[in-house]
Amino acid sequence: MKQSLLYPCTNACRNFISLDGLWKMQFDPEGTGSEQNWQNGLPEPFSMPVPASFADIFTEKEKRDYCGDFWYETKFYLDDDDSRNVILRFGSITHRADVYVNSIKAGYHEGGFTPFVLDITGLVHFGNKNRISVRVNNELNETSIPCGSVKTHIDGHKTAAPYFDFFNYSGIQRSVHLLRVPKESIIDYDTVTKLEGNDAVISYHVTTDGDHEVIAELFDCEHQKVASSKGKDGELSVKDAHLWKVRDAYLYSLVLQIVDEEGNTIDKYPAKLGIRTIETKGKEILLNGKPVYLKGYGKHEDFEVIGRQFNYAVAARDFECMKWTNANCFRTSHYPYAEEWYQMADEEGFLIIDEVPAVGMMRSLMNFAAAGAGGKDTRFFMADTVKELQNNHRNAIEEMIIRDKNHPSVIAFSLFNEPETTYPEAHDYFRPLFDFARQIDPEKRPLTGALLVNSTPDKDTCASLCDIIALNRYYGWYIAGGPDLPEAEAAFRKEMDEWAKVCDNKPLIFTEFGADTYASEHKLPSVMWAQEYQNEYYEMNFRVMSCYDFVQGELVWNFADFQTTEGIMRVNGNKKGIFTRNRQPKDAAYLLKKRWSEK
Ligand code: EVA
Repeated sequence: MKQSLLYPCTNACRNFISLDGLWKMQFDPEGTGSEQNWQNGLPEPFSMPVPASFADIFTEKEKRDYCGDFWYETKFYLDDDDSRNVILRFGSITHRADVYVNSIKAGYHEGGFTPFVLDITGLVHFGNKNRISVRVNNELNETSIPCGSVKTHIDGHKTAAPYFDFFNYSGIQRSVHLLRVPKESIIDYDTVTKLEGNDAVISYHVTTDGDHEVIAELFDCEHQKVASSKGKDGELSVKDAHLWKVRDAYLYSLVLQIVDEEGNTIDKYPAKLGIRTIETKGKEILLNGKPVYLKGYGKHEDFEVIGRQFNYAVAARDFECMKWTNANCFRTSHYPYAEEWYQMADEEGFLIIDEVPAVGMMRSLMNFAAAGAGGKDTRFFMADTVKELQNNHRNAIEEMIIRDKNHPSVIAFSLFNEPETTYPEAHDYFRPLFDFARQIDPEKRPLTGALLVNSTPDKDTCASLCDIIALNRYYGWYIAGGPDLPEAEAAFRKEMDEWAKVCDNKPLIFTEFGADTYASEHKLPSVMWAQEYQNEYYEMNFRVMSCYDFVQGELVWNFADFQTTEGIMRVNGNKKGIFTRNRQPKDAAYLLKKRWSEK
C-alpha cells in the first residue's frame, strides 16, 4: 500500500491501538548500538514516557542536553486477525529515526515534526508478542530542517548548537499508533470549495490503493445527509451552505467509503469539513470573499516538564487564553504542530498559518540578535550543503501539506522563518520550493514566509515569491530600545514607507514583534524587561502599523514564555510571552484584549 498520513480512526473497517505509555530508552553516545545489535533488545535501558520530549524529565544536565543517537523500545501483543494490514504510525520523531520490528529494519524517516507510517504486515507475528526498536538521532546540521550544528566539548560529550531560538526538544514526541486497515483502503483525500451565492460546490478527490468504487457523502451537524456523489473524483453540491467563519465554526461530516459490486463497505473514513474559501486580493486577505484582519500570536509547542509533547489540557487553556484576548489566529512557529491543534482550531474557528520547520537558515547561534541588529550575511545559500537541504525542505513541505490540507483553519502555509534573503542564491533556493507548494496544495492557499530585519524592500529577494508579505520586526527591542523608543518609531516608519511602495497590491502582516518581559518586574517609569515597557513597546508598534492600510494582520511574539538554550541573552528561556510559561497573563495581555476587541 502507498503511504497514508490520514489521522487514525476507528470504525467497522479500520481501527487502531495506542502504543503510548512507558517505553524503554537508552543513550548511545558512542553510536555503536547498531553494531551491538540493540535492535534485538536494549542492554541497559531505563523507562521513558512516550510521547514526551525526554529533556526536562531528567535532573542531570548531561541527560537533559544529550545530543547524538538514542534508542527506544517497546513490546506489544497482536491478535491473530491477519485479514487487515498492520501499519505503524509515529506522529513525529525528532529529528530522524530508524525503525526495527522484531529486529528487522522497517524504515527510516528524516524530519522531526510530521508523521510517518510503515507497513509492517510482513514483519509482525500475529497472535504473538512483537518488539519495536527505534534508533533516534537529534543532531542538527546544515542539511537538517531546522538548521544548526553540534558542539563537541572538551570531555567529548556533544550538545546541540541550534541556529534558532528554541530548545532542541527531541525524542518520540507525539503518539504512536498501530493501525489495522483493510487490504484495499482509502489513502488520502482532498476537497476544494467554490461558493455560488448561498450555495457551495465542493470538488473532491479520493486516493485509494484499489479499483473499487468510492462513495462520498456529506452530513450536516444534525446528521442529515446534504449531498452525495460516486467516484474517486466528484462534486458535492450544498444548498444554503453553512459557512465556516472566523470564531464561528460550522463543521460538516464527510464520509468516504470504498464499496464492492454488491454495495458492501470495504473501507470507510469519516472526516470533518468546513465550507470556506481563502484567497488574497489586492491588499486584502479574503475569507469567504470578505476581508479578515489577523489578530493573534506566534506560538511554540512548549510547556514545563513535557517539553513539546501535546497535552489536551494545555492546548485547551491556550485556546481559552487566546479567545480571552479576542485573538483569531496563530502561526505554528517554527514547525508543524501536533495534529490535535488543527482539529481544535477547526472547532474554534481559529485561523492558522502553518509553518514548515525551515528555521535557522543563517549561520548564527544568536539569530534572534541578528534578527534585530542588522543581521550579517553568512552566505548560507552558497554552501555545498544546499542541494541536500533543499531536498529535506521539499519533503517537509510535502508532508506538511499532505497532512494539513483538509483543515479549514489552515489559511496559509509559511515556507520559511528568517532565512538570509539578501542575495540572488536565496531566491534561487526558494523559488522551486514555492512552485512546488503551489502545485501540491489543492486549495492553492496563500503562501508566505517570515522575513528577517535586513530583508528590506531594497535588499530582499524573496518577498516577491509570497502572496502575503510577512515581517518579523523588533523596533524598540533589538533596535533602539528603552530611552531610544522615539528613534525606533522613526526607523520603523521609514521602513514601512518603503514597503508601501511595493505593497500596492499585496497584503502585509507582522509575524513577530515583541519585547522580553520578566513577569515579576514592574517599574515606574518603565525600563526594558519591566511589564510597563512591554505595553509602551506595543503601543508604539500599533501606532505605526495603523498608519498603513496594507497591514492586514498582527501576530505578536510570543503567546507565552518558552524554553531556549542557555545564554546571556536568555533568562531560563525567552520571556517575550504575553502569558507566562504557565499561562498567566502579563499586563500586555489586557492591552491586546482591549485592542483586539475593537479591531
Ligand atoms: C526573539 N526573534 O528574538 C525571536 C525568536 C524567533 O524567538 C526571531 O524568529 O526573530 C525569531 O524564533 O525572541
